[in-house]
Amino acid sequence: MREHKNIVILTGAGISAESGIDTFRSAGGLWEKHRVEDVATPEGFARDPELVLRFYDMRREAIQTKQPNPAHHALARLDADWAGELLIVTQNVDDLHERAGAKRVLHMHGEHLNAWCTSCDVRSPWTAPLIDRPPCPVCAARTLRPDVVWFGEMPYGMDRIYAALRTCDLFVSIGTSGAVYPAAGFVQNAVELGADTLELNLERSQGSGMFHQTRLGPASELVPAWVEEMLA
Ligand code: BV8
Repeated sequence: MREHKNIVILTGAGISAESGIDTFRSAGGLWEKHRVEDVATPEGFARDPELVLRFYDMRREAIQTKQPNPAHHALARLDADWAGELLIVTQNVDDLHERAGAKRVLHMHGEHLNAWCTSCDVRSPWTAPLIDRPPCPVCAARTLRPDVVWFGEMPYGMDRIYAALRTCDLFVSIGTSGAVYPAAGFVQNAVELGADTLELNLERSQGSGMFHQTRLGPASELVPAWVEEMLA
């Protein structure tokens, strides 16, 4: 692969798996225990808000007991030392990238540690449960919901992501099955825009065929090795 200057890195649940955070589609994964349409859609929330709030309260509490792993730390190091453009676009709603020290991070599917008030539209830092419908810290309305992008909702930061894809010369995908759009379509965008593409994953993803190179293995091994190469 040629020298690279501007990098876009897409991460998914696989990068947090070794930190003990459930992935979605693997055996025993979140979507095995919960029906997507019940817990991750606006319709599901309207139908049974308690079921949805309990689902996210459980996950919000869990991530606060987990630690970043060597893959998160390696990306934070690359972020700190890379002179060119770099954007970590994560589908994850955990805060392990930031806790490892990464700065240039965009949560396209939202964040567990925010609550979104659907009355005043303000997103407030939030670590506690939402099941008892606590008042919004800004407008006091009891209309807080998890600040996550549900199926059928528009992902966050799409303009910034497409702008970064237009200028990147390297697109790297880490720990994602390539099952959810528009994230799963970024590799095709990157190829069409002339970037080199690299996949680091435990197993081949649904989009593997579109990557110039695929390396299979655990993120905690593949990512530090790749970052070593990039900073060499
Ligand atoms: C939208 C937040 C309009 C909530 C999430 C085109 C075609 C078909 C369908 C669609 C389409 N366009 C839109 C759709 C509909 C839908 C969609 O994609 N449906 C799918 C199911 C077919 N998309 C939407 O509704 C999106 N909104 O499209 O708005 C629009 C359209 C265009 C442009 C703009 C707007 C919104 C989708 C967001 C939903 N919210 N999360 C929450 O977290 O609860 S999605 C959620 O699931 C995650 O964020 C992530 O995106 C996805 C899970 O995927 P992964 O992260 O990849 O996890 P998974 O378990 O699947 O895989 C883990 C991988 O890691 C595996 O490959 C495994 O091998 C690997 N791995 C495991 N361990 C390790 C490892 N790798 C390395 N090391 C390890 N140790």
